[in-house]
Amino acid sequence: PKSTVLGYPRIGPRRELKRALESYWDGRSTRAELDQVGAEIRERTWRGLAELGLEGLPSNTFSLYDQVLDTAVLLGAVPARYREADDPYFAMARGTAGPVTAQRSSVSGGTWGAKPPEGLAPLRMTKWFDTNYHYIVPEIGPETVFKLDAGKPLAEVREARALGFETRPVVVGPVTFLLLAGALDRLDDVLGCYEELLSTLAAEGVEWLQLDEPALVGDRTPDELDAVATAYERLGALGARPGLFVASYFGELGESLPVLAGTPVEAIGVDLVRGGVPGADLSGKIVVAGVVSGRDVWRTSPERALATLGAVRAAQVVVSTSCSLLHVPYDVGAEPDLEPSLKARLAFAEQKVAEVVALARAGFHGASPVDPSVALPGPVVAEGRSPYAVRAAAQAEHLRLPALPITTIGSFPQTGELRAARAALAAGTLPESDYERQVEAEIERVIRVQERLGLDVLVHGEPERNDMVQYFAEHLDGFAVTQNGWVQSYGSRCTRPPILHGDVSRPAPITVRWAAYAQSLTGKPVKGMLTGPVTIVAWSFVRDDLPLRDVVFQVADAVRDEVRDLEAAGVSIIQVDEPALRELLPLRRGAQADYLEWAVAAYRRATSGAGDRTQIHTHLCYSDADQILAAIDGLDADVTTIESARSGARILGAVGAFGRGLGPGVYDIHSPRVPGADEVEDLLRRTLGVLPVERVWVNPDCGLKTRTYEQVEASLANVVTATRRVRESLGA
Ligand code: THG
Ligand code: ZN
Repeated sequence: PKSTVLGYPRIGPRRELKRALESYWDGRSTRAELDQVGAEIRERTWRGLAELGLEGLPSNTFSLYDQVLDTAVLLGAVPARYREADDPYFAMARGTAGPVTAQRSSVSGGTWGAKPPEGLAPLRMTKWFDTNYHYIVPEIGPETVFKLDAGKPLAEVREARALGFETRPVVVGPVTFLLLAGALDRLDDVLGCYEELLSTLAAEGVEWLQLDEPALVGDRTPDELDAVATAYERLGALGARPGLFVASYFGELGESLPVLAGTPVEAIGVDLVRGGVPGADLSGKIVVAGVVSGRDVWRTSPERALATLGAVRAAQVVVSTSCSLLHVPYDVGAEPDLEPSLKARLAFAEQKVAEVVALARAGFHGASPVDPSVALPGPVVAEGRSPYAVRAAAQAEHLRLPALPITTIGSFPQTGELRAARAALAAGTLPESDYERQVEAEIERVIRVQERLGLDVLVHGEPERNDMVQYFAEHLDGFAVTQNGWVQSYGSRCTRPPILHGDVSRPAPITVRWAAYAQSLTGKPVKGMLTGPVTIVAWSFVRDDLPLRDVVFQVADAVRDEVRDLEAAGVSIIQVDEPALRELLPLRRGAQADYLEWAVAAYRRATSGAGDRTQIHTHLCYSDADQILAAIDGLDADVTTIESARSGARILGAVGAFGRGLGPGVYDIHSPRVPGADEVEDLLRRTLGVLPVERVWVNPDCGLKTRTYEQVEASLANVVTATRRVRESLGA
């Protein structure tokens, strides 16, 4: 073929899959009904791609939950404890229900014969490279017996064929799969399954198989490069097999390219948006050239793309996307409210397919690549606050908090009534004043709950926010928000990333009225809650005509305006969250120091307008924070709250050197389970084993918006009980 895409969105243009999944999980529909919705989405996708003129159609890019989990199933890597569940696939993805108060004991390592009465914890979930998509981490141990189950890719090939389409199945490749599972030592075993898959597909008359190997764009050790060579030598040597297309994306192949090029694979996919035209000799290979970005929402410059395509030296060049289109919304046409001038600059999945087709039809020959002019970043000016010790003394004097102050991360449960009110406000059926009264009533409820429970630093609960990024985007100039621009985050969960298309500024205060209202209700300090500049940018689609750091600095200046206004309104604790700090970390180590330097500088710029008496908090999600603890320290926030309980307090081993206030979470909010006071007390005492008491904060792992009030109140009551016990034993 002359044109293809590496993958396509699958949640459905109106999130049909989300609804079908949630209905099935709630027992409101059958598995057959769920599968029917999946079949409709696949059919619509293949027909749509073919109508747009795309030649190489992918299959098996649909998933009911996640393509890495699908690959685990394909290879038979289903841990024994899930096999007896009613639906092993969703049991791995989401766990199984048990009594809410039961202890979730050692299920993660154990192998269960029968369904345990207390339910199963799901497999771990984490971010897919540097995207906002989350995959299920395969669990592979010495006991794992790999055994091919090719049912899903085969069924999709047959289903497409019945509709008149020949397709190229897409599967995660062996090296990436095993690296994600931390089990590269099982390469030999897994390759047996891939060989069998190749034979099976060949027998079915399948001409091409796409093996996704995004891990090859990262830093790879010599052993890992050997694994790449071994894998593709062995698969390539198989007699009857489809053509092998190894797709890389999210960066440049670097040292993996010559290794891969030395194997018998017929086609190599390269990301020409993030990386340059390959220097290696690929004259014997088909190069699948990713010139249309799968990671942004901008139209492709045809001149630049054609020049890039013309510079590729290969046996054949196939025009493609830089990665799967999973990471962009379906259709700009579904956005009637966007400014026409902005809309003209945008391309979502459907428009990007049309671009791929147009480029393939245009023809491209030997033009020299355009050298894009690169703007130089502006100087970093972070005016400093006083050193931590000086600030800490001023804050202790001003805030007069007890030892081990108890707080929460910021959000409280979002009730159905609030969501309905927000929808009615957007639809114009609820007057703004009525909506605001409803938000105020919710704030008052949240304040009273916290006072009654005995928390020390209160929050207003964020009832006015739909999402911690979208809310700010709606109130800042330079952003547009979409109506239907949903992108899958994990399973049935989606976000609508805002579009940062112009210079960012803050026309008016955003959060001040809600923070001030909350503070007026209580004598305890109420934290102001803001999202940090790196996170706002990380979870948006961002203009590509400025260096990322310059864009982040513009957002930092807008946040800084808000920090100053909050302080002026009498808010003495301000939290600026950066849960995505880790996410934008470049995949290549060589680029990480520079990123961390400007990301940290942007954060300090956002917060440095605060006086010494004002306490700056930050919050970071995700258990791998230990990798960037030094950078977190560099943020210079007075207090950092961080996920800990969910990962068994592993982080405590790394926090000893942390020089400021720290709140390692004392319970996991991702589970409906209510933690016992003993359990919280135990975690707290372990924290006190590694940090001086005057710097320890007590808080849950993360925000509470996905929980119910019942769970939240019961959990926080136990947190207060545990903290009081520890305070007493310390004589504090
Ligand atoms: N906001 C944004 N991006 C994020 C998160 C966020 N990325 C990382 C992490 N958090 C992803 N986690 C989630 C968790 C829940 C949901 C989405 C991403 C979620 N979404 C609603 C849904 O799909 O039903 C829709 C929310 C809405 O109406 O806007 O529940 O917190 N930007
Ligand atoms: Zn969090």
